[in-house]
Amino acid sequence: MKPPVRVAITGAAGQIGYNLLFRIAAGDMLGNDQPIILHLLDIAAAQHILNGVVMELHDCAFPLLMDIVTTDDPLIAFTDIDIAILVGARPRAKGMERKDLLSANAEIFSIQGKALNQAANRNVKVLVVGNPANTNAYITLKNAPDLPIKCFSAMLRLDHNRALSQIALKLGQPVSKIKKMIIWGNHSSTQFPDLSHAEIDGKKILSLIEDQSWVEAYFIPTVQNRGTAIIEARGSSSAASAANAIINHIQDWCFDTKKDDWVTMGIPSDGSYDIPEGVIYGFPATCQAGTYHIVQGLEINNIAKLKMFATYQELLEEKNAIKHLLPR
Ligand code: NAX
Repeated sequence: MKPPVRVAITGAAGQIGYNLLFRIAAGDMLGNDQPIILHLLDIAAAQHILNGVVMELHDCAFPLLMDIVTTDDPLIAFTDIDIAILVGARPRAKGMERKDLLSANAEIFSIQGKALNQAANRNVKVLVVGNPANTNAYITLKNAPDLPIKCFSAMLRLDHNRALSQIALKLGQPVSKIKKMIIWGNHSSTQFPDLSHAEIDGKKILSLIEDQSWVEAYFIPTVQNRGTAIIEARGSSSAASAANAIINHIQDWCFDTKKDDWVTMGIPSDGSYDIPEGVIYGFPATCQAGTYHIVQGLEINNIAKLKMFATYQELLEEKNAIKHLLPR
């Protein structure tokens, strides 16, 4: 039997947690021969709910689930962990301004970054999901200077999956055939879902869409605003699809992306595609041997460049709003 992998999940008592924990424990993320120890973090006020979730996890009698740690202390939650999925975040309360939300989350992710720095395995994979995900991931990595920068990523996979599905529906083709989708930038409505490199059966998808105005008028805004549309329809935000995207993201990171394809990951900018260093930005990425790489050499036209820069600017504004909270 393989040694167990320790997976920490924050915000474990929340609705994404409820859609995620059971799938991880069942082996959907790391395979059905990989034992798992879950480290579940939530705030003190949510421990009662978390206990109920743990009761249900026990009641599933998952053969792969070796142990469960529950706590409201990030240091305990992150001790010796191999994977951290940071879902818990402060939601926007009534009357709260955007900068207040950014500051509240900066505080949470500063504490968690420091705890990861102190207690996690040195090759931990950290995926930040809680919003604003890109900026929260940046705060986390800035507070964990002893961990390699490539330990960190933010989730844009849900946006990527939404884009794949819209194209599959438009072309009446299976989603598995759509390749090379990109969501550039921020996990927000400024993101740029870019179809110009996407392919099906080796053909450019743009060449198969007869009505080109559909891309600007329907595809891009539908993907950008899908989160809001789900809230309007369901009365609460995406949970099952978010949990599924988390599993996809970690799976690709741990076990490699498919040949001749890539995925979108929020990763530290390194100057690629003229996006300056210092933000976590959605890039096309491949993963090999547990490490991600930004896909290089894609041709970018001037209109795309403007859209890529606009979403970068939003990230810069977010960073500027919390920069007084960042370590020097
Ligand atoms: P819920 O409000 O259902 O759950 C959040 C949980 O986090 C709660 O149990 C809460 O007690 C806990 N929490 C709050 N502060 C914490 C802290 N300091 N430490 C540990 N736990 C803490 O929200 P849910 O629907 O599960 O969504 C969680 C986050 O994911 C939100 O920020 C949401 O905006 C974000 N999302 C991000 C997505 C992405 O693609 N990056 C998509 C889905 C989702 O909207």
